[in-house]
Amino acid sequence: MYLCVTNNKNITMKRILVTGATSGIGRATALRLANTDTEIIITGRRKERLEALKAEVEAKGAKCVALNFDVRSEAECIEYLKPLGRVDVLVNNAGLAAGLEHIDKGDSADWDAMIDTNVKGLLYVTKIISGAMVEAGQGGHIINIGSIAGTEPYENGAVYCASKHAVHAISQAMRADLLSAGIKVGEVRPGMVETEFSEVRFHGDKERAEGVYRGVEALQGDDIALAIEWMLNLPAHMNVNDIVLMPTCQAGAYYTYRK
Ligand code: NDP
Ligand code: 8X3
Repeated sequence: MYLCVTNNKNITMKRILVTGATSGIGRATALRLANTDTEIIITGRRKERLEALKAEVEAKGAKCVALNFDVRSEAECIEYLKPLGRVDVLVNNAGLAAGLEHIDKGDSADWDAMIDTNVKGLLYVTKIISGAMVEAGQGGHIINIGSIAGTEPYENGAVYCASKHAVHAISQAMRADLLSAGIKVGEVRPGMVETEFSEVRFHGDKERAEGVYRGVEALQGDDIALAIEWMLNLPAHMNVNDIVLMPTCQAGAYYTYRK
């Protein structure tokens, strides 16, 4: 792995923080990046899952630190992340969609959950981690998980789409903010990935969630992890600003071909 720092120094252990690693894309990323040269720091609210993943990551020869907290709380972000100091890589993945309905039927608790997690949580984490990167003066790499919803707003998805539009804007602006510190900022914007995303969106309704992936070959979490790994492995002078990934059966937020 090239290492994602601008000065190309040989650092023996790469420290990689993945938020929202108890499921889906975050879990797959933690596992894909785990090897004898990495320390993987995983976060999430479900403690048992974190502990189980820690064992899997360690079985691949990596060091692992499991941090059990809620990114919606700035106080918890500070308590758990400040002591880490500098990490080489941050993957800002924790996020969710809650609900799928017209704006007049929307539930404000769902809106709060999406904005507090996808936007404010990402900001809290980024402030702490980018701050440590800037202070250490060794560069770094931050990858935000956006979405095709970040440029293609769709019916019934106003607030989720708005939250991912925010991630898209934040990614572009923070790339400029962190430019002089040699910190790479990239965004991965997936289409349909088969994870717990839809089950969470439909508040635990598994049957409805399964319907989202019926008749299609959706992307899997590890497909996104593969792209993240590729981005991290590029030479120090190369950065992927933004990458859109979709299953072959999908052409955009409004076009999916189902068999
Ligand atoms: P999952 O539901 O499978 O995973 C979401 C992860 O985020 C879980 O580990 C969850 O952990 C964590 N998380 C959610 N809320 C919080 C919180 N308040 N504090 C800490 N961790 C939290 O979904 P995906 O893997 O699909 O989603 C990952 C990211 O990918 C999200 O940002 C999503 O918007 C984005 N995305 C997903 C797509 C898809 O089709 N699946 C497409 C485009 C983007 P826990 O519940 O344990 O806290
Ligand atoms: C997840 C993809 O199209 O369900 O961000 O919003 S979509």
